[in-house]
Amino acid sequence: MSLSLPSGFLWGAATAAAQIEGAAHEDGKLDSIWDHFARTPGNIANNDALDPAVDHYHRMPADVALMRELGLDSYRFSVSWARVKPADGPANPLGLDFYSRLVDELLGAGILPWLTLYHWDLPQAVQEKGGWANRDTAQRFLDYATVVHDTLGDRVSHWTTFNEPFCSAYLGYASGEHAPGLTEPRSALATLHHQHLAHGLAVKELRARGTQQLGITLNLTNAVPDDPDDAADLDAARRIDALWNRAFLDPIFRGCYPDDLLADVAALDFVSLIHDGDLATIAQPLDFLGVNYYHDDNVSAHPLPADSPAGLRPTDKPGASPFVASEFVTFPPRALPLTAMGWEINAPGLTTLLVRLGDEYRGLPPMYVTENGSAWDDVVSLDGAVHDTERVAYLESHVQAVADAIAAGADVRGYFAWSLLDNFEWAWGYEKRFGIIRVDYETQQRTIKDSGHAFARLIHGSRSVAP
Ligand code: IFM
Repeated sequence: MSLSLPSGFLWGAATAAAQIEGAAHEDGKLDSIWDHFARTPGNIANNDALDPAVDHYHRMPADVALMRELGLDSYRFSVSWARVKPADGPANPLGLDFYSRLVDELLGAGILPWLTLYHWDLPQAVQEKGGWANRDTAQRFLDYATVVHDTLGDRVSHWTTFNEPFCSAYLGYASGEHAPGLTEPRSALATLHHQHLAHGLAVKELRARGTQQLGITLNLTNAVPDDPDDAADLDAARRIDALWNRAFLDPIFRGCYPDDLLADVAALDFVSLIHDGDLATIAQPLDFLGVNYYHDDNVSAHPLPADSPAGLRPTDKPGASPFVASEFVTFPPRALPLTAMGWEINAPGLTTLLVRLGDEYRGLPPMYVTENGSAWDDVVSLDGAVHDTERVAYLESHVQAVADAIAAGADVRGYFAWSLLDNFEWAWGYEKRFGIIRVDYETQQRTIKDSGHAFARLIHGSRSVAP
């Protein structure tokens, strides 16, 4: 595959602490909300636990060697708050030491460490004080961020505050599919705002300490009206766009919440959560926007046929309920192929999204696709390999979509595959595999899949043709 990408385009793969590390109670780590949530039968498919996951905590050097074998420029990982500052007391030196060793290992392998401070695993001790619904958690996040920066700030140049705050707010506090498993719409909005505040406080502090690459990662979608000539469908798509995209982009990049969002959630008295000065704190200048993209959302204001598959019922759509009642929004299937998650495959959607962001948010910093990938029911062949042709096709078509966006004027500087390794896919447990490296969960053996080899070729090829 031949691609036209700017020189210096950054190639990486991503993971998150709770999904790969295991060692859930080792070296001073205490429960995160996910350790706690997973203990309730029925919360996770097959009642899977987060420990040992893929045992990355003990296999880290070998995993970094695999990254090097793939030729990655960068590795995007997250720090577990519950490992480095498990409770309200002092930091945990053993927990910090793990990330210090990881960073040294990466730098030694010539791989840029790209650190995310929060990928959904709040310490359970902080949850017990109200979690993100409690405004004070923003200050706790700042304390945690400074502790991590004290240890790693000398070696890590790229800092992301939050990964997909949509999920921790809406899936954690509104639809209840994710930890802490609550179904309280107002708490979800409080979480939304307090996470933004925490982001702004941390960016301000890390900037004052001289950090030069600071950003946030948002999962964004194209909310497509099912019938573009139907006013009700257009309005349903607008609502989803407001709640899922602009509720994040606008406060961070424009210093305000969208008026239509404020009107949509007026009954929940969202505005009383916003204190004087909050929006100025939130709208700190950033050096990059991380974009996570998996699929678009086809939105309608009309009921689905009664015989629609369960996964397509509006209340099953993550984050849709209970903000968005079924009478005014549904997600009708389109004639597109689906991944094993049941997610549409539509690579041009990524081009549309990246171009829209650049066009609509003037002054937006450079973008990086910080996650993109697909789950499939992988099979190990008799030759021991994983011939994951669908994942190869997904990967190549989406990288092409990034190149198309750049050609259309979007400032995109890198692409991270989700995920480096098969791992714990949250409420789906180990049932869904996203890795470009297979993990045998019995033996912990790693095997680079065909998609991993294809990615390595792509990286290599783009380096040899870069101007
Ligand atoms: O596994 C998740 C990841 O933690 C966040 N983004 C989406 C991925 C696939 O669902």
